[in-house]
Amino acid sequence: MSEQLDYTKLIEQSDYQKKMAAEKSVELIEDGMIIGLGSGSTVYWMLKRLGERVKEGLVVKGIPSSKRTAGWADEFGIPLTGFHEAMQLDLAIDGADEIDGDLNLIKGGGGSLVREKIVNAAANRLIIIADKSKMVSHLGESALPVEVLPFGWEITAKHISQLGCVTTLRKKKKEVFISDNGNYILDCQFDHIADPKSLHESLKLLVGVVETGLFIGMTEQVIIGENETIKIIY
Ligand code: ABF
Repeated sequence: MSEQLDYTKLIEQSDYQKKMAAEKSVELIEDGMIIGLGSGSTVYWMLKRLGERVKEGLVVKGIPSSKRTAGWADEFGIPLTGFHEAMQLDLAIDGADEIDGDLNLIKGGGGSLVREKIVNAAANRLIIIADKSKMVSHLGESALPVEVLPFGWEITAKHISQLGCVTTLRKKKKEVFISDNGNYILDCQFDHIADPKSLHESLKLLVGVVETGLFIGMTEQVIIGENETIKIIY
């Protein structure tokens, strides 16, 4: 019973830290901005707070990086747009699975890495929001998500594994997970990612690879919820 209570407390604390970081990021949003809206549970809290500010009169438009984010934005009353209207975004706010000391990231745990990368790359500034568990000394503690075309995915997986990892086809409830773009995700477990940039480049050269979950040199600022405080890393 006490173990159960401790576990619940841990979950709540991590969510609280995500919420604190997310709400802090909304302070960076100004009237008239076009915002890239990331994905994931931390971003959920950002959208909720942004929705409140929109109700108070803030005028913004968002470009969502996943269908789920579009749904939440809709629920919270955040107006959405697309690249037909804005090719350059003022700010993107997104979560991450791992963040290293150089602010390089692993993303894609939620399966939206391609759209996240397109949206984040179109933004003047990328702000990452997370709880402190996402900070790592080296990327690669968790598996690296790589989106691949369904056709010939077995061959693509073989080529990826020759780069020194174990690949697992992502499944959800025993069914193959399909991304918002109709593709598969391979979760690639490396012992250690020594050089994230060159690994990303090697992966991108393989036919069948759509995009990798390595976000290199894109982040301007990370907002971390840590216990009762906020830590900002540049
Ligand atoms: C998205 O949400 C993904 O890139 C990443 O996998 C995830 C972040 O996780 P969380 O749900 O903890 O915010 O940004």
